[in-house]
Amino acid sequence: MASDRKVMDDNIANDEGREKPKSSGNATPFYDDLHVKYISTLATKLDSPTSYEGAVTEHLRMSGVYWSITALSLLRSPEEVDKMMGLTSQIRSNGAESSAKQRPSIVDWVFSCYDSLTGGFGGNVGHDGHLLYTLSALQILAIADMLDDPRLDREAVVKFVSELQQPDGSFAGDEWGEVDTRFSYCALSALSILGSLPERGEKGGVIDVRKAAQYVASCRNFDGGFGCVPGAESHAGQIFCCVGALSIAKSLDLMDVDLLSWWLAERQCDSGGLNGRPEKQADVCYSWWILSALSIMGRVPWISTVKLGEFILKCQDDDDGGIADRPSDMADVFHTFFGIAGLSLIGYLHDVGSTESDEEKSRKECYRKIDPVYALPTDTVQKLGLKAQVISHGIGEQNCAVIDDRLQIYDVLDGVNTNKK
Ligand code: GRG
Repeated sequence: MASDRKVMDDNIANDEGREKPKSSGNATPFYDDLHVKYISTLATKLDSPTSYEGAVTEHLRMSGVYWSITALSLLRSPEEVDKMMGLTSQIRSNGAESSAKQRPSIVDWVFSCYDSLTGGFGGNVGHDGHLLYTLSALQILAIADMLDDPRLDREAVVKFVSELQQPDGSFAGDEWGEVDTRFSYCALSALSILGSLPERGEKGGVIDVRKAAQYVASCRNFDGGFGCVPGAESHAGQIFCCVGALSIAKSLDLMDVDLLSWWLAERQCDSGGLNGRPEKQADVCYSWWILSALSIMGRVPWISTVKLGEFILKCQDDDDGGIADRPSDMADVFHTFFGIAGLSLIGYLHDVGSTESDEEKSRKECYRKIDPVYALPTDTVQKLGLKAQVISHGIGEQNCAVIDDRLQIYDVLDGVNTNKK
């Protein structure tokens, strides 16, 4: 059982409320090249007809591709990602010479997963449209700068997403009707990426944003956290979805920021890793789910980012690359993405320390940052002009965070104006 003791006391905050990056002396290094190799060769492994991993993840391949492309995009330039992954043009699959074959580009493959009957994208070719994979598909197209591709039937996708809104403001994932706050996030993010999200309170828009936000707020618990439906246990994954959805809906005033930030900070275990709810084990993926929410709320300094960074680095596979859920487990692309994204959000991939070599410094300068609301490279979000809201707590308050530079494009809500009821 993981200990839930707080480690905040060990924080060494600098003038901006962020911990000073630790000297990289004896610390575990970040295995940049190994991770790039791991991600860029993954498709060949998963496509193999004998791959167990490929078979069990077949239904969610669209999200797997999004995790791979986004992780690689944080480490390499768009041109390199395109070349390595065949994002917009075909590449030869790099298996043995005899089995090498031409693969469609990722963008072509995304369009082959479009389900014209529903208007949404499926998790793989021939699958029914679902909100989860529709968002992943749009995120891949956004990264590939292909949202203007004539094959994207924007009107049909907007109709698919908006018709999933229920009378109480919630969203079903597909025609079968399961409701979950994950789908509220997916719907709001997808419509925003498509430039079709109405303003909160706007009449006659494709969805009712005010109702969508009120439904999310109705999933708020006594501990400040959120669950998948009203009354369901608070869980860090759902909290990302709810905070992200409220941010996109510009409704962060519906949260109790201090109570929620406290609950999230309590998720840090002695190992430095974060768990998703009390008495559970730390897992690298919560580095993303929790840090993104804390980033939006301007509360990242409420955890020890140094200890979290050390935990993530210990979960790397130092032979074959990739990141696992916890040290010594097997790496997978889900944890690789959320581990790299977590290292980006705490500044580890971007802040330059005095002991780093010139090579490390120039590498860090090339890393792209990730946006905590849309989970896309910050420059992609900026280029699309996506909108959201973040919280600032004012300069001078103890442990306050100045707004992360990646969030400077968003509307700012003063932290004192948040609902404590
Ligand atoms: C664009 C990043 C992005 C996401 C899209 C699908 C989605 C929106 C969000 C998923 C949020 C979520 C519910 C994440 C949790 C995933 C996870 C590790 C679940 C495991 O839950 P348990 O209960 O594990 O098996 P614990 O850690 O509680 O033991």
